[in-house]
Amino acid sequence: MRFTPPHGPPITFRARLHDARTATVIGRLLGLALLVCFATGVFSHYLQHPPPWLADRLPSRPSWGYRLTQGLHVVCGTAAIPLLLAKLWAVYPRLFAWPPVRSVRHALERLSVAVLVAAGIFELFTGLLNTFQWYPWPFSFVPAHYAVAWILLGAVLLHVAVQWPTIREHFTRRSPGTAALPEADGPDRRQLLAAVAAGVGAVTLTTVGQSVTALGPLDLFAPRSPAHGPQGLPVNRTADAARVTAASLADWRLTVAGPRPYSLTAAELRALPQYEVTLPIACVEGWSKSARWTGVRVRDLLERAGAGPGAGCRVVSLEAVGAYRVMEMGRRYAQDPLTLLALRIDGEVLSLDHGYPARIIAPNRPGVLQTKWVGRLEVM
Ligand SMILES: Nc1nc2c(c(=O)[nH]1)N[C@H]1C(S)=C(S)[C@@H](COP(=O)(O)O)O[C@H]1N2
Ligand SMILES: [Mo]
Repeated sequence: MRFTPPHGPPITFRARLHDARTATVIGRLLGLALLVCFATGVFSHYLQHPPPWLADRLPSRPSWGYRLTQGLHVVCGTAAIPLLLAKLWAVYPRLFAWPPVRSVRHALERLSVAVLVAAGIFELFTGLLNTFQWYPWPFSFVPAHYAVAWILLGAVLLHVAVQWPTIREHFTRRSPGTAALPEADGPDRRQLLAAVAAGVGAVTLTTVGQSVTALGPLDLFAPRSPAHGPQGLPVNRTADAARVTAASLADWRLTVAGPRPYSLTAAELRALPQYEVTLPIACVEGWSKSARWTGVRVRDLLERAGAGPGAGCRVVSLEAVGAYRVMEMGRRYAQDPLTLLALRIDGEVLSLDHGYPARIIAPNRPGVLQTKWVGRLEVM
């Protein structure tokens, strides 16, 4: 590649490391990682904010479904960081193309690349900081991350369409039109790709333990170890932060609103049939961990309030303010025998930070919807 700026000597990039083949090989991996992030992110968005027609159709199985998609989202997003850096490095000489704008078409093309790069950096950067629960910006993370995801998707699709002839030509080593390639795919490119693979492998292995408990010991860089926290489970929002105190729970009762409303003390709740389920909490901030929960089936509580078999419910926490104070669950979650108002975790009474006296645990749902410090259920 050779560029001749108006002043000074021409810049020549001789290595194959900045050519279209390198950009294609790294770009297709990056594109794949971003597509997985987009699909799993949109999935997560609709689980959290379903339109009315969808709410009762969302499936409560497989129980590990959301843990898988959320794990993929975080793993692919993390792996995309070294891939994006490598891709930018491979194509950066094009920044110096001269003249900077050759035509209207060329200007639009460069503008679309600028949007692509900016949106890509924004998504990976905000997503990474979200796993650290660190929000050093004035906007709110979820809507911004979601909106820019669509911009990024559009920019990726446009980029692939514009670059399609080049991508096709360089997609495989033996593509037509790249006659000299077996030799051109020399040791320098192999070394670069090996270094990129090593970088991706390293960041993945040192963070994947936050989603895959068995790989926890390798967790050097993950913001939290899934085992850290009271009763072997991380805590995102402490009772302190939610201003729920033991004193305020002294005469706690669970209220159930419906055609036949009633309320129960903690002792009455413990006297109802208890069930045990093993379900994960899969947090949107990046960690997942399974636990054994014991408590009363939500569908039994709703039925006792006169709810029919098609009822969903609204859950209200004792927490006074907070984005996750009120949660709704569609029919399939509410009626699933695995969905509990849990009183115990791994055999122990829930600690205050885990939602004492009672919390929701349901299969195939984002952690933000596993409401703690439940005070009220309403039949819907
Ligand atoms: N009332 C209430 N429940 C809540 C939250 C909250 O802020 N308020 N945070 C949720 C989030 S983000 C997650 S991941 C899980 C974490 O559960 P744990 O802190 O018990 O591990 O609880 C959820 N339940
Ligand atoms: Mo969470």
